[in-house]
Amino acid sequence: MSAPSLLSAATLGLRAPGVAALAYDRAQQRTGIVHLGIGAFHRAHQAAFVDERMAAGERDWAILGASLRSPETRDALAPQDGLYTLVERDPSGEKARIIGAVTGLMVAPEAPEVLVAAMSDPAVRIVSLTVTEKGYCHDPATGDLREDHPDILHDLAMPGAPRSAPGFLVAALARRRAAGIPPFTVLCCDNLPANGRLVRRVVSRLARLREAGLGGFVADEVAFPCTMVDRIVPATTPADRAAVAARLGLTDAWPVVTEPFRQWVIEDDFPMGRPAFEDAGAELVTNAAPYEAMKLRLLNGSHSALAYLGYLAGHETVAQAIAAPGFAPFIRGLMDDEVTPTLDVPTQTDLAAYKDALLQRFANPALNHRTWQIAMDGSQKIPQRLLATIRVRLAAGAPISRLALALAGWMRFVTGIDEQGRAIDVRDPLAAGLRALADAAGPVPDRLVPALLGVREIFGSDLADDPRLGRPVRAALTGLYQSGAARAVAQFQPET
Ligand code: CS2
Repeated sequence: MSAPSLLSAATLGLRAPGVAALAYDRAQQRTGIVHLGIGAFHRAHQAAFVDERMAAGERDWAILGASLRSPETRDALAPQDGLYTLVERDPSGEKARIIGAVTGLMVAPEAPEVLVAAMSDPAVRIVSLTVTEKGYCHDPATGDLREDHPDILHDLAMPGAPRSAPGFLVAALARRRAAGIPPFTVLCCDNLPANGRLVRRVVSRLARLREAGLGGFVADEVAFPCTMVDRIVPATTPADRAAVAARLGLTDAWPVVTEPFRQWVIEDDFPMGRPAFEDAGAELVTNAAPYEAMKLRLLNGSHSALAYLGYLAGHETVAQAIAAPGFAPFIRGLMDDEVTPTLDVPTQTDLAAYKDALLQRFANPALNHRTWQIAMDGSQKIPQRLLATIRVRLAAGAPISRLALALAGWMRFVTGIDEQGRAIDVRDPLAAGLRALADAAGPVPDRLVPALLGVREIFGSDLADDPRLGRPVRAALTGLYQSGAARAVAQFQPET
């Protein structure tokens, strides 16, 4: 049998019945959004919302997706005319549809000036971003731009041909300002606290380093709405590709597999207009901060705890970890006893139902969400996922024993050696420095804990020497070294 044809505009009609696709004419769609960081998350989340608005008749919001680093997404999707399959899976079954919202693809390093020009087109009214936490070149502990970051130094030297996401935003905003074109709205969709405000701070600082007037313009004239984004989107596996080809009857070089659940809370601050995202199920609000804190601390905090402790206990996926002895009660206790009291819960949120749903989502056996994937870039993630909660707890004089075990799990993970003595592939911008600290301290909690807590980019200046943090983390790490993560979780007793 010959291999199935490749998914593309020309072959779309050949797809198997039961796979939905575009109820609109793509040729009629004008580019209105440039998206930086066109990875799986964007394709399963924002692009799906836009696709639904296109089907409802909107025509001004086609997405030009840019990768800031590798050509992989463009190489996979350009031959498919930007089309890809989005599969939603849970134990009750699977739904597949073709998304057509991405009509252009670029690889920024190949032609940075071309991307800046595209972002400067007056028809582009939103520039959205999913460049991951580290893509903003900020100090995770303070939220300030890292002016010594190599990409920022590069972008200051070559402002017209930038490398970093802040560099592209500044270059295009400067160009629009010079040409009298109103600025686009900057829509950050990364898991950062008060993400719009953080990006405004970083981008206006970079703009100011170029020119004071430009810095003021960015700070005062550009909208940076905050958002809370939520959908679990594991990396696509070869098995996913094979399953999609069998289902579709066509080859799709890069489908995306996700869960049915999705949520998007957006501050309604779009001076240049926006798609009617609310009609696709997004919540438009005046203040997204309580939603973001709830999601970052409950979902992502639990995810990171499951990632480090689950990985160390030998679990490949989140679903395997949450099913292991003691993990579900541990995570429920973390959410109920340690995180919930720190939250200013958004009105009308049924928090108990939200947490029940989270445990079910983590347990979704149809998703192959690797603990290793979530463990990545911990230095950029734990400040908002664990440390923000810890700070509130310490200020209230409240216990933090589960948070401390999660943090100890991260420390054990970044030593780079697992419980069987095998190497861990630690991916983190600070990996080398963390590893050097761990090697110098050795597997001795009394030395390792203070050494890692002293990393200011992560822990700031307040937590390093706080014995209320150091003591429980040392105790937890001692437990991890003595009995391993599986037993530490299974036999966990909270401090009361
Ligand atoms: C995960 C998130 O990889 C990670 O760090 O915690 O990507 C998580 O799946 C999403 O934020 C869910 O909305």
